[in-house]
Amino acid sequence: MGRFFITTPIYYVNDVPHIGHAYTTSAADVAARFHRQLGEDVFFLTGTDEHGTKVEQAASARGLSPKEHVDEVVQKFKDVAVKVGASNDFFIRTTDPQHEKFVQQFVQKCYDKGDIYKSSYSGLYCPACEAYYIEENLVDGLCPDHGTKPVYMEEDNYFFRLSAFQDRLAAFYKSRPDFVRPKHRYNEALSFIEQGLEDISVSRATLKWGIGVPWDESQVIYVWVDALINYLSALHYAPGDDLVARFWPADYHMMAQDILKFHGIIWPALLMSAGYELPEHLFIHGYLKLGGEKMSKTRGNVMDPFPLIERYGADPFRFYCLREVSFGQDGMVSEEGFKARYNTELANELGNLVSRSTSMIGKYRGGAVPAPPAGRDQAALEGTGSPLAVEANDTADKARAQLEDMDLSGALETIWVFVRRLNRYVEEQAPWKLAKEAGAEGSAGVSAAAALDGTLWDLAEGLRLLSVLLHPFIPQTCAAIRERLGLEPVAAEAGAEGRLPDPSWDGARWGLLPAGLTVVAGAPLFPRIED
Ligand code: ME8
Repeated sequence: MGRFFITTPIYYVNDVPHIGHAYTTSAADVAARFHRQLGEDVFFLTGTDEHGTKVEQAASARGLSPKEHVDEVVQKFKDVAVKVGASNDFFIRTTDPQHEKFVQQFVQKCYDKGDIYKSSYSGLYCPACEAYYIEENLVDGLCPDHGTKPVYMEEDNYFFRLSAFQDRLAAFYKSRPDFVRPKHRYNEALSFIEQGLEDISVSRATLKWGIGVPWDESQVIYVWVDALINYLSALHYAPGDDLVARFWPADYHMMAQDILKFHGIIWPALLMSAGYELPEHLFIHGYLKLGGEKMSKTRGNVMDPFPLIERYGADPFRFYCLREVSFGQDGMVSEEGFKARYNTELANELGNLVSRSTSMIGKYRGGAVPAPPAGRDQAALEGTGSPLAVEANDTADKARAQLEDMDLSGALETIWVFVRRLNRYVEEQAPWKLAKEAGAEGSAGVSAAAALDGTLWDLAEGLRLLSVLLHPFIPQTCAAIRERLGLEPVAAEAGAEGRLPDPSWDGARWGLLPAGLTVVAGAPLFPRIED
């Protein structure tokens, strides 16, 4: 059995979550669910990054202690995971005592290896990035990412000998051309390494809110070092057997480009120093942009995912983000765009397909899925009967390959072509005409009735197949579709536990639907949004 370990970044709790966080978590959830559908042993990790200057400042601005602040804000991030329907196996907090202990052991290993030494630092620091900057990397004297003015800092720090890892990192990148995906992000990271790496400060003398340096408790460990180690520490104490042996190295760390350097350079170097294997891949998706700018908490131009999810549900939100934005590239999002796509694709295309198919089975066959005419399916699979069988299997194969390749929006497009194909099929076959003709006397009536049986069975089978293929993207909707087809008990009950079962990808084959299921039409899956 294969295994699959995927992570999201652990989000900063200096402020409340926004749509960008919900996006990464949703995308990672799509991958996690798909790999569970393949029958793999999956571990999906998300969580929060709770130490550092930003959090300390946010807490003091509210008149709270850092711990009081993080305990309150963490709930909002836990909520994001629940609300987007994420099936994460664990939620790590960097204030978990087990994490703190593991981080100390990890950095002690690097220190014992001689990769950490004490020196003094002076320079410009952006608290929002939690990173030092050199003058030439600033834009008009401001942080390129946050547009804020860096502050001058001078202190004795412990440094990590990143420079000593330059050749090993470059060799690693050369040996693993798909370590960072998409390719242009790999090139970016490699060229950064090739430009030359400088040692980095990995402790802070003035900050209190952090994990103590084990050999010098007057300093705390730099928040980024503390944070990166979460991917490994979580496996040491999350519930489950032998998680480290089962899941390390991670298959995918998913994130946006803002934190590529930390994951593509510092993290591998730290792992090399402490003697661990390196992750298989980083996947760098793009930024969701609002009004042309990257949304960020520091900039204050954020789109709150909660009202959208509360009004329309998790599935439309997941669907919108993964359909609107080509996965791996930046893309614009807006509430108007969300509503437009919801109405045209979810309400008019998918929702309508489900309701017309199920109601025709109700109207013409008393709600029981008819058996297709004898021998027809075999013929269809050989390409001589219904064209849907061949197209359906091609769709499933292509979507699988794209999902395996982390082309999430590409897979969704492939599947959507088939949604549209099914709608055209309804028009082509015109079951309402067949139903009229079936009422006629003699052989014409008999063959129209058989054609109607075949068409209705095809539509039910098409929906069943879609409920497997679309499951990673819109799991609640897919459970509802299977329920309407009489394949599964009430979806709402499964949803209440927050974890819908992932139907096996073995079902992604045409021809598996048994006849005789009792179908119910039900209310529209996606009531239109009227302004
Ligand atoms: O960087 N579009 O946390 P963070 C798409 N704690 N994704 C976005 C986004 C946007 N506009 N804005 C944020 C941190 N994201 C560190 C991580 S990991 C060891 C430590 C997503 O709260 C995206 O995944 O600033 C981005 O990389 C991440 O949130 C940054 O989250």
